[in-house]
Amino acid sequence: MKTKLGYSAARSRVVEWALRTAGLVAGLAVASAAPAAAPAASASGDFGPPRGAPIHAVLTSPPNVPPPVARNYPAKVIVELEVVEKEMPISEGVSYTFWTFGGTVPGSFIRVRQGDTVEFHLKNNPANKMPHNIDLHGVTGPGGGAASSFTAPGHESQFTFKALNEGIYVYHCATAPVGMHVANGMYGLILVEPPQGLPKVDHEYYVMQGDFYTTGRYRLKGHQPFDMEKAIDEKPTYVLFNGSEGALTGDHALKAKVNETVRLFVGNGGPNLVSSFHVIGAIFDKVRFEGGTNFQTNVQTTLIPSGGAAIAEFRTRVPGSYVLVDHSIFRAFNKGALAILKVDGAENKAIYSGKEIDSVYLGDRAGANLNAVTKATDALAAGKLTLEDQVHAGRELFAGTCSVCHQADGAGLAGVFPPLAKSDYLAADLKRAIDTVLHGRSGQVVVNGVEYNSVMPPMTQLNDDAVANILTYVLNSWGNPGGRIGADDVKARRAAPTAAAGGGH
Ligand code: HEC
Ligand SMILES: [Cu+2]
Repeated sequence: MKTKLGYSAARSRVVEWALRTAGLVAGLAVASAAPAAAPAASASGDFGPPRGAPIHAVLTSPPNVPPPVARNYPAKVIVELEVVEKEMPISEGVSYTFWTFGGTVPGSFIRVRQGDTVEFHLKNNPANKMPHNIDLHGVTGPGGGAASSFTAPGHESQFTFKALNEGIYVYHCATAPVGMHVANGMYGLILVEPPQGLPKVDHEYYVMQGDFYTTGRYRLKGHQPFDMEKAIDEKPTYVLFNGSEGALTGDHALKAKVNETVRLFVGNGGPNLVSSFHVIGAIFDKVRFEGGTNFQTNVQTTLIPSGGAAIAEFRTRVPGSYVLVDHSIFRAFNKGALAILKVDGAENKAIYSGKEIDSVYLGDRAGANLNAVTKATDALAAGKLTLEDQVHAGRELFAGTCSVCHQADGAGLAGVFPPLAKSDYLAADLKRAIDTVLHGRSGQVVVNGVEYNSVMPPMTQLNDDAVANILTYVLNSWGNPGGRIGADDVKARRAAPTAAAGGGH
C-alpha cells in the first residue's frame, strides 16, 4: 500500500517535471488522485496564474490547525491578520503584555497550497501603541514581506506573493527593535501544502516554542515588564510552548486516543534559543526536519532552530500523558517549556507495562490552571477579595509550589517533609508560618510530636498576596483550624527584621 502510493506520487512528479521541461506546464495543476503520498516535490511551484474565485483563508488559534486545503488548482487566497497588543497570563498569577498576530502567541496558523497567490492584509489594531510588520519565511522576495507591510496603529497594509515552495515556515514581526517584537510573541507558522496535500492523520496540532524575558524572576507574581538586558544576554526567564505556562497542560492538554496518528507542526520563534524538541515516551516515526521536504525516521529529539520549524509525526500506542519538552531540560522544569499530550484508550501491556508519567516527572505541573489565581489578583485590586477567592487561588499556587514536598494532601513525607495537615506547629504561630514561607527554615523542628531536621528553601518567587492565599488555603484545609491571612500581614512580616532561621521549637 505504502509503496504503491509512494510510487504513484513519484511518477506524477516525473510527469510534472517532464511537462514543465517541455514548456507545457503553464497552468497545470498537479492533482494527485491519492491524497496520502510520500513527501512532495521540493521544486518550487509556479503552477501559473490563480484560478477560480478568490478564497478567504481559514486561520486558527493555537493549538488548532486549519483543515487541509483539498484543492487541485492554484487559487488566489486572501489572508487577513490583525496585530493585537494585549495583557495575558504568562504563568500562574503572572501577566505580561504580549504583542500578537491574531490575539494569540504564537499567532494564527495560516494554511495555503503550493502555487497559490496570497493576498496578505496586515491590520494594526487602533488601540495598539507600536507599528508592526510581517516577514513570512515562505515568501520569495526582499524582507519576506516586511518592507511592504510596515503598518502604524489603526492602519492596514496589503501585499501579494506567490507561495512557490512547499513546507512549514515561520513568520514574525521585523519592526525595530526586531528582537523585542519577537520576544513579545510576534511569530507564528504558515504551512504551504504540496499540491497533493499531506498524508491524512487523525490529529494535527500547532505548537511553538519561544523564550521570554521579564524583569521579575521566574514565577514572580504580578505584572512583569520586558527586560531588554536579559534578552541581549540571552538569559530567558521563561521558555514556553504556546506563550504561557499551562497553555498545553491540565484542561488544555493536547488530546488523542490510542492507535491514532498525530502530526505536530512545531515552530520555534526564539528570539534566541534553539530547541531540542522531544516528546517523553514517544518516538517520532517521521520528522520533516528544518521544515524541509525530506524526512528522517525513528527520531528521539529534533533540533529546531530559532526562526525554524519541523513536522513531527508518530502513532500513539499506549495510553497516558506524553510530555513535550525542550530537552535542554532546565528549560522544561525550571522555565516552563513543557506541554502534555493526553492519550486515552486501552492499555497494551505487551508494549508497556503501565504506571503514569505525570507524577514521576511533573508533580502538579501537569494540572496547572491559572484561573483562580488571576481571579484573586483582580479581586484584591478591586478591594473585593473573599475568603473563598483566597482558598481557590491558594489551592492552585500550593499545587505548583509546596506540594512537591508537603504533598497534595498536606500529609508530608515521613521523616523528610513535615505535615501541614493538622500541624500543631503551624497553628501555634501564624507569624512564624509566614516567616517560614518567606525565609525558609532549617534545623530541628517538632511537628505533632515528631522530629524533623531538614531544610526548606525560601519561597522567594512568591509575592505577598500569593503567600497570603497559600497559607489561607492551608489553614482552611485538611483539618486545620481555619483563619485568614492577608497580603498586608505578609507585607508586615517581610518588613520585620529576620529572626535567625532554624532552631525554633
Ligand atoms: C523543597 C521542599 C519544600 C517546599 C517546596 C516547601 N517546604 Fe515547607 N518545609 C519543608 C521542610 C523540609 C520543612 C522542615 C524544615 C526543618 O526541618 O527545619 C518545612 C517546614 C514547613 C513548615 C513548618 C512545619 C510544619 O509542618 O508546619 C511550614 C508551615 C511549611 N513548611 C509550609 C510550606 C509552604 C506553605 C510551602 C509552599 C509555599 C512550603 N512549605 C514549601 C520543605 C518544603
Ligand atoms: Cu511588531
